[in-house]
Amino acid sequence: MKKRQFSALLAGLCASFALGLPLPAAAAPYKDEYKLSTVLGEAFPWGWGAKRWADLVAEKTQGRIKIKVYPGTSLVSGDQTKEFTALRQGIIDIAVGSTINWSPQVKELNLFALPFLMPDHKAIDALTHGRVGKKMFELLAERDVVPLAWGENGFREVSNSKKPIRTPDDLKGLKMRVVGSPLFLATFSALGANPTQMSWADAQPAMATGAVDGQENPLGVFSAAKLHTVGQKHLTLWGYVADPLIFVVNKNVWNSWTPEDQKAVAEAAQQAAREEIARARAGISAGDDALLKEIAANGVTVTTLTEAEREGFRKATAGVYKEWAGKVGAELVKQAEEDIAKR
Ligand code: X2X
Repeated sequence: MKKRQFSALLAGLCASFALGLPLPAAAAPYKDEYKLSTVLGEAFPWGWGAKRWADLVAEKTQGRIKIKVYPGTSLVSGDQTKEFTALRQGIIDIAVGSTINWSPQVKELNLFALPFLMPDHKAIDALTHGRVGKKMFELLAERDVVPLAWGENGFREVSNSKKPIRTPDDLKGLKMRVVGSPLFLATFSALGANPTQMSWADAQPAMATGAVDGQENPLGVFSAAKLHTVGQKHLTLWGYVADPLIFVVNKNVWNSWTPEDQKAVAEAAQQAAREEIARARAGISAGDDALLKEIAANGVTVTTLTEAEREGFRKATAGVYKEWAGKVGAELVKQAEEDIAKR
């Protein structure tokens, strides 16, 4: 390269840095294949959504961007609470991740795990599609990732191997596997249970051996993971929290793509996320209860709570809500409560 050309290139790069503009595409070539991390595989709505995104991207970019899905958070040896850090560092290029698993690094994401904040799917939508969701995306964008769409793991229902649960008293002394944020330890401790934190990979053997008595996960996860085969005979529908999923790309990876390909990846994420949410919500409500019936047919007792019984759990966790609302941020929690009330 001639000296003058080199100076021009250097000046251009300096200007890009100074203005915070993406570097020219030539600065970072496309990879042959991009690594996408998820916790759950294709048998679950979550992993299905990730694969759908990858397929749509291949189609919309005419194969310029190839994505391989790595379920089981295998890129971080199954430790799902390390996924977000690995994504920032570029060890992971792309992810469809749960708000719970990223909440140790992004404390505002604990909002969705405040007990009994969201009564129904409309409430989740009021947050993710409203100003709260926008704010969360801004917070993520400040942390080296480009958020593109909201998906859904779902309302986390509680199960165990010992007995039907109708009141906080029924949870007393039960060994419960919980995930991610210390907020889950706080909630189950407030309910009198004996919670222990472990990854999803460790949770299933722990249930099978009886090292833990119970767990909490969406019905789609309960069913696809066949938790009735690891002793989970009692399931209570209490809908205490739900975890949305977030479709994101590492910022450097994003900046290495042409605007045309960025648009294709974003549109693919939005489509895959919409379809994924529809799957996550199928079969679990009064009008469409096929999945619930299937779980019951496997010999699981399904307990539905009355409003008063649900209120008992809410009261028992109200202190945890208050304490963690402070950690999430009073303003964000206030906005969430207002938008849910208006839904
Ligand atoms: O570990 C879990 O419970 C799971 C699969 O739901 C999440 O990754 C949050």
